[in-house]
Amino acid sequence: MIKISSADALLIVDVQNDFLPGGALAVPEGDAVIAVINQLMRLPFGEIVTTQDWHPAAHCSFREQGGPWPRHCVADTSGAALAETLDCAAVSLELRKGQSLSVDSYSAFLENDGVTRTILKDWLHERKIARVFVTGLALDYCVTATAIDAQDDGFESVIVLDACRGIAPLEDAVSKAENAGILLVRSSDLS
Ligand code: VGL
Ligand code: ZN
Repeated sequence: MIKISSADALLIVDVQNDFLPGGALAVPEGDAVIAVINQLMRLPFGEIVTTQDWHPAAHCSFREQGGPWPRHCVADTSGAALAETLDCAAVSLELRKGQSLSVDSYSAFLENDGVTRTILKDWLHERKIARVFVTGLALDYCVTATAIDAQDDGFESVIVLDACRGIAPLEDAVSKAENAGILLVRSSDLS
Protein backbone atom coordinates (compact mmCIF):
# COMPACT_ATOMS: atom_id res chain seq x y z
CA MET A 1 0.00 0.00 0.00
CA ILE A 2 1.08 3.53 -0.74
CA LYS A 3 -0.30 6.17 1.64
CA ILE A 4 -1.26 9.41 -0.08
CA SER A 5 -0.42 12.64 1.78
CA SER A 6 -0.43 16.38 1.23
CA ALA A 7 3.04 16.11 -0.34
CA ASP A 8 1.52 14.12 -3.21
CA ALA A 9 -0.08 15.54 -6.35
CA LEU A 10 -2.48 13.80 -8.73
CA LEU A 11 -1.84 14.76 -12.35
CA ILE A 12 -4.77 14.09 -14.68
CA VAL A 13 -3.43 14.25 -18.22
CA ASP A 14 -5.63 15.17 -21.19
CA VAL A 15 -8.91 13.49 -20.25
CA GLN A 16 -10.57 15.47 -23.04
CA ASN A 17 -13.46 14.68 -25.36
CA ASP A 18 -11.25 14.36 -28.46
CA PHE A 19 -9.32 11.51 -26.78
CA LEU A 20 -12.48 9.62 -25.80
CA PRO A 21 -14.33 7.12 -28.04
CA GLY A 22 -15.98 9.11 -30.84
CA GLY A 23 -13.46 11.92 -30.53
CA ALA A 24 -11.06 13.21 -33.19
CA LEU A 25 -8.07 11.28 -31.78
CA ALA A 26 -9.85 8.61 -29.80
CA VAL A 27 -7.80 6.46 -27.45
CA PRO A 28 -9.27 2.93 -27.23
CA GLU A 29 -11.27 2.64 -23.97
CA GLY A 30 -10.21 6.17 -23.09
CA ASP A 31 -13.45 6.70 -21.20
CA ALA A 32 -12.57 3.84 -18.83
CA VAL A 33 -10.12 6.06 -16.96
CA ILE A 34 -12.77 8.50 -15.75
CA ALA A 35 -14.33 6.41 -12.99
CA VAL A 36 -10.91 5.33 -11.73
CA ILE A 37 -9.67 8.93 -11.61
CA ASN A 38 -12.86 10.16 -9.92
CA GLN A 39 -12.24 7.56 -7.23
CA LEU A 40 -8.56 8.55 -6.86
CA MET A 41 -9.60 12.17 -6.29
CA ARG A 42 -11.11 11.15 -2.95
CA LEU A 43 -7.64 10.38 -1.57
CA PRO A 44 -5.91 13.17 0.42
CA PHE A 45 -3.70 14.55 -2.37
CA GLY A 46 -2.16 17.95 -1.62
CA GLU A 47 -2.90 19.16 -5.15
CA ILE A 48 -4.90 17.87 -8.09
CA VAL A 49 -3.95 19.13 -11.55
CA THR A 50 -5.72 18.62 -14.86
CA THR A 51 -3.92 19.20 -18.13
CA GLN A 52 -5.49 19.92 -21.49
CA ASP A 53 -4.03 19.67 -24.95
CA TRP A 54 -4.97 23.15 -26.23
CA HIS A 55 -3.92 23.70 -29.82
CA PRO A 56 -4.31 26.62 -32.23
CA ALA A 57 -6.38 25.71 -35.33
CA ALA A 58 -3.26 25.52 -37.55
CA HIS A 59 -1.07 23.62 -35.07
CA CYS A 60 2.10 21.95 -36.35
CA SER A 61 1.06 18.51 -35.04
CA PHE A 62 -1.95 18.35 -37.40
CA ARG A 63 -1.68 16.38 -40.66
CA GLU A 64 -2.69 19.34 -42.79
CA GLN A 65 0.40 21.11 -41.40
CA GLY A 66 2.62 18.07 -42.00
CA GLY A 67 2.28 16.71 -38.48
CA PRO A 68 1.50 13.17 -37.30
CA TRP A 69 -2.03 13.63 -35.91
CA PRO A 70 -5.54 14.38 -37.11
CA ARG A 71 -6.75 17.79 -35.96
CA HIS A 72 -7.65 17.52 -32.27
CA CYS A 73 -8.13 19.57 -29.12
CA VAL A 74 -8.43 22.92 -30.87
CA ALA A 75 -8.63 25.62 -28.19
CA ASP A 76 -12.15 26.52 -27.06
CA THR A 77 -13.85 23.69 -28.96
CA SER A 78 -15.93 20.96 -27.32
CA GLY A 79 -13.26 18.42 -28.32
CA ALA A 80 -10.77 20.23 -26.10
CA ALA A 81 -13.11 20.31 -23.11
CA LEU A 82 -12.49 17.97 -20.20
CA ALA A 83 -14.71 14.87 -20.13
CA GLU A 84 -18.10 15.87 -18.76
CA THR A 85 -18.18 13.09 -16.19
CA LEU A 86 -14.75 13.91 -14.77
CA ASP A 87 -15.38 15.33 -11.30
CA CYS A 88 -13.32 18.52 -11.25
CA ALA A 89 -14.52 19.93 -7.91
CA ALA A 90 -11.18 19.30 -6.17
CA VAL A 91 -8.93 20.38 -9.06
CA SER A 92 -6.55 23.16 -8.01
CA LEU A 93 -4.80 23.87 -11.33
CA GLU A 94 -6.02 23.54 -14.91
CA LEU A 95 -2.94 23.61 -17.11
CA ARG A 96 -3.23 24.07 -20.88
CA LYS A 97 -0.37 22.97 -23.11
CA GLY A 98 0.55 22.73 -26.77
CA GLN A 99 -0.58 26.28 -27.39
CA SER A 100 2.37 27.36 -29.48
CA LEU A 101 1.90 27.03 -33.27
CA SER A 102 5.26 25.51 -34.05
CA VAL A 103 6.15 23.32 -31.04
CA ASP A 104 4.06 20.49 -29.61
CA SER A 105 4.04 19.63 -25.92
CA TYR A 106 3.33 16.05 -24.92
CA SER A 107 4.69 16.62 -21.42
CA ALA A 108 2.97 18.89 -18.92
CA PHE A 109 6.42 20.08 -17.75
CA LEU A 110 8.43 20.65 -20.92
CA GLU A 111 7.55 21.33 -24.54
CA ASN A 112 8.82 18.97 -27.25
CA ASP A 113 11.67 21.39 -28.10
CA GLY A 114 13.21 20.18 -24.84
CA VAL A 115 13.79 23.67 -23.46
CA THR A 116 10.52 25.58 -23.06
CA ARG A 117 9.08 24.96 -19.59
CA THR A 118 5.53 25.23 -18.40
CA ILE A 119 4.78 26.61 -14.92
CA LEU A 120 4.16 23.15 -13.47
CA LYS A 121 7.52 22.41 -11.83
CA ASP A 122 7.63 25.72 -9.93
CA TRP A 123 3.94 25.56 -9.11
CA LEU A 124 4.30 22.11 -7.51
CA HIS A 125 7.55 22.98 -5.72
CA GLU A 126 5.99 26.10 -4.21
CA ARG A 127 3.28 23.85 -2.80
CA LYS A 128 5.80 21.39 -1.31
CA ILE A 129 4.85 18.52 -3.58
CA ALA A 130 7.49 15.78 -3.57
CA ARG A 131 5.72 12.99 -5.46
CA VAL A 132 3.36 12.94 -8.43
CA PHE A 133 0.89 10.26 -9.51
CA VAL A 134 0.26 10.50 -13.24
CA THR A 135 -3.01 9.34 -14.83
CA GLY A 136 -4.96 9.91 -18.05
CA LEU A 137 -4.46 9.82 -21.82
CA ALA A 138 -2.59 8.79 -23.76
CA LEU A 139 -0.32 6.48 -21.79
CA ASP A 140 2.26 6.16 -24.59
CA TYR A 141 2.46 9.91 -25.33
CA CYS A 142 1.46 12.59 -22.87
CA VAL A 143 1.28 10.43 -19.74
CA THR A 144 4.72 8.84 -20.12
CA ALA A 145 6.31 12.13 -21.24
CA THR A 146 4.85 13.88 -18.20
CA ALA A 147 5.98 11.15 -15.80
CA ILE A 148 9.53 11.12 -17.18
CA ASP A 149 9.87 14.90 -17.03
CA ALA A 150 8.47 14.95 -13.49
CA GLN A 151 11.25 12.60 -12.49
CA ASP A 152 13.86 14.70 -14.32
CA ASP A 153 12.54 17.73 -12.42
CA GLY A 154 13.22 16.03 -9.08
CA PHE A 155 9.80 14.64 -8.20
CA GLU A 156 9.21 11.03 -7.32
CA SER A 157 7.12 9.89 -10.27
CA VAL A 158 4.49 7.17 -10.30
CA ILE A 159 2.11 6.06 -13.08
CA VAL A 160 -1.25 4.64 -12.03
CA LEU A 161 -1.69 2.11 -14.82
CA ASP A 162 -5.41 1.34 -14.57
CA ALA A 163 -6.08 5.10 -14.60
CA CYS A 164 -4.44 5.33 -18.06
CA ARG A 165 -5.14 4.08 -21.58
CA GLY A 166 -2.79 4.21 -24.55
CA ILE A 167 -2.93 4.44 -28.33
CA ALA A 168 -0.45 1.58 -28.95
CA PRO A 169 -0.36 -1.70 -26.99
CA LEU A 170 0.32 -1.34 -23.28
CA GLU A 171 3.66 -3.24 -23.25
CA ASP A 172 5.59 -0.59 -25.21
CA ALA A 173 4.66 2.25 -22.91
CA VAL A 174 5.21 0.11 -19.83
CA SER A 175 8.73 -0.88 -20.79
CA LYS A 176 9.60 2.73 -21.68
CA ALA A 177 8.38 3.94 -18.29
CA GLU A 178 10.10 1.09 -16.45
CA ASN A 179 13.37 1.75 -18.27
CA ALA A 180 13.13 5.36 -17.14
CA GLY A 181 12.81 4.14 -13.54
CA ILE A 182 9.21 5.17 -13.05
CA LEU A 183 7.17 3.23 -10.53
CA LEU A 184 4.04 1.62 -12.00
CA VAL A 185 1.17 0.93 -9.61
CA ARG A 186 -2.54 0.19 -9.68
CA SER A 187 -5.18 2.42 -8.12
CA SER A 188 -5.92 -0.31 -5.56
CA ASP A 189 -2.34 0.11 -4.27
CA LEU A 190 -3.14 3.64 -3.07
CA SER A 191 -4.92 4.64 0.15
C1 VGL B 1 -1.58 13.43 -27.14
C2 VGL B 1 -1.05 12.96 -29.32
C3 VGL B 1 -1.19 14.28 -29.66
C4 VGL B 1 -1.80 12.93 -25.75
C5 VGL B 1 -1.72 14.77 -27.47
O1 VGL B 1 -2.52 13.59 -24.97
O2 VGL B 1 -1.25 11.86 -25.43
N1 VGL B 1 -1.24 12.54 -28.07
N2 VGL B 1 -1.52 15.18 -28.73
ZN1 ZN C 1 -2.04 17.21 -29.26
